[in-house]
Amino acid sequence: MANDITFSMIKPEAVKEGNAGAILKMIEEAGFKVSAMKMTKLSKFRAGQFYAVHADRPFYTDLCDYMSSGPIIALRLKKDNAVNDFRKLIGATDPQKAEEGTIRKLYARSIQENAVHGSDSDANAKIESDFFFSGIEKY
Ligand code: IDP
Ligand code: MG
Repeated sequence: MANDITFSMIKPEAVKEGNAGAILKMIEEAGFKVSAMKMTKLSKFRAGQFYAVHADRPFYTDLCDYMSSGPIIALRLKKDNAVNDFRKLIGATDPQKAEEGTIRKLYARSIQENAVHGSDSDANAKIESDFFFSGIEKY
């Protein structure tokens, strides 16, 4: 489907370290079209809402602190098979397990500070992009 979408964030440490441009270049070179983009800073509360599915995990509080520690860049991306192809491009959650050439292998610092987010399903891609973007911000 030509209008398959996924949602991504360039996470706070990647923005702080000046890796946003290089990561965006990899995303575009992999064939994703940017359909919406926004730099914003999540409050701890909003980070908690975004990651509510992980509320019972031991890393949840740290994750919310980290994700609200600085600005992120939110991205709505279009490509055939967007969700699966993007998960391949970013690599495993733990950068030590990520394949060579993936964004996380290249730019992540740890399993928590792993440079980028990628949706895990079409349904979550819609929920997550609607969390950040209104109708008039999506192209
Ligand atoms: P994903 O981002 O690869 O989909 P999830 O399991 O959905 O991974 O976890 C969401 C985020 O929570 C991860 O990207 C990472 O920042 C953080 N996280 C996941 N597992 C751990 C962990 O074991 N320790 C610390 N942080 C974690
Ligand atoms: Mg996930």
